[in-house]
Amino acid sequence: MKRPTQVPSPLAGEGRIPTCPLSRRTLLAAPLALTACAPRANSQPAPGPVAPLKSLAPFPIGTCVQAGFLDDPAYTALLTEHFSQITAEWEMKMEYIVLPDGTFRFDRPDAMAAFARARGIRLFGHALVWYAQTPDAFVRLDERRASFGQAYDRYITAVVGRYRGQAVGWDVVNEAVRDDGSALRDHLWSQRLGEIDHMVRAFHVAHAADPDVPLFINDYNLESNPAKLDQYQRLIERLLRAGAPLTAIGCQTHCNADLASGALTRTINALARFGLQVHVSEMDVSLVRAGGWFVSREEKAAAQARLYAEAVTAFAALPAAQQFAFTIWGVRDPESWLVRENRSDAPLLFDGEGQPKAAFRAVEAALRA
Ligand code: 9MR
Repeated sequence: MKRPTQVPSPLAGEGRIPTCPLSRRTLLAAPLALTACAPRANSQPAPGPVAPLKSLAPFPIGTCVQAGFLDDPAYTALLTEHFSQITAEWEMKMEYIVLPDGTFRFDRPDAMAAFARARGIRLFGHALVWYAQTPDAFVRLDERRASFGQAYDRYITAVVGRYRGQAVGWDVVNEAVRDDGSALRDHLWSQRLGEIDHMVRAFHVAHAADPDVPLFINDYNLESNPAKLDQYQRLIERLLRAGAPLTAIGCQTHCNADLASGALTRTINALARFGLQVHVSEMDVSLVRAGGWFVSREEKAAAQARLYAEAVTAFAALPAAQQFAFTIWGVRDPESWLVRENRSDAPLLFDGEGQPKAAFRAVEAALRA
């Protein structure tokens, strides 16, 4: 399965180099050295009571879940204490729902929806059309264009319709922009139904299936790659001009601890200029993918905490009507997709014991501010 890879951030820090002791190696990486020398957040969480994040935020605080996690009482207790919205991490995608014979299964999506209903948690739908997921049942329909389009519509209608009245939003099109930002991606859906047309169609079909639900486009590396952010904004304009009922914008916010200060704020503000609702939809901050100019892992953890705080602060500054939700892509570190890729990463707010990290305290402080 294709996963996002982070490009080195071209968004260099601005302003003068601070007067802290810098090694030659750090000086060579001067723009990025700002992160290393900025006032330090303590990477160890401060002691004291932990406030439920959802009680501090005027907007929903989300996380992603897998159906299997819901059997773990320690996990569900932590989730329920802090989060007011869930996104299925993968079991509401085609990879789970579409069986080889083209029929659909909803047992796990339904279990997550029932969990959310029982706990008074919002359910966010993710993701209907994704270049990375092209089930064989669809590929086989290649030669018969009419039936391909009908199957596409049937899938979107079935999934959105099933959670009508419960889902508070849907990622209709996920990751449409190429990694280098040069163009839109080319894949089964665009080849069979048209580069823009497959997206416009998906938005219309989703809208027909649940006319009241906010419909999102969603993408990643927008804060680290200005060309990708530009292309994403152009795509949103094209979709709106084409009459697609796109009503909200997702900014995944998978970032690395070396992201320059200010990049998250600029990106969130740029996306808010459309006047639509904004979802920070999948935030995590990788330590191991960050560059080598950090002197220690503690510095990386402090930079991680600052980035979480920056994103929360920028999001909280948006007009209230545009604050859809702020979602972190997982609860405890060991459950993160990044940790499954590299066991030494620690991208989330809670450690494996469910203890709050410095990143949690930074989010807590940013929400209180
Ligand atoms: O975290 C998700 C991982 O568990 C799944 O295996 C993978 C494929 O379904 O998707 C991951 O989530 C991705 C999300 O759906 C879209 N943006 C990037 C996320 C991380 O790869």
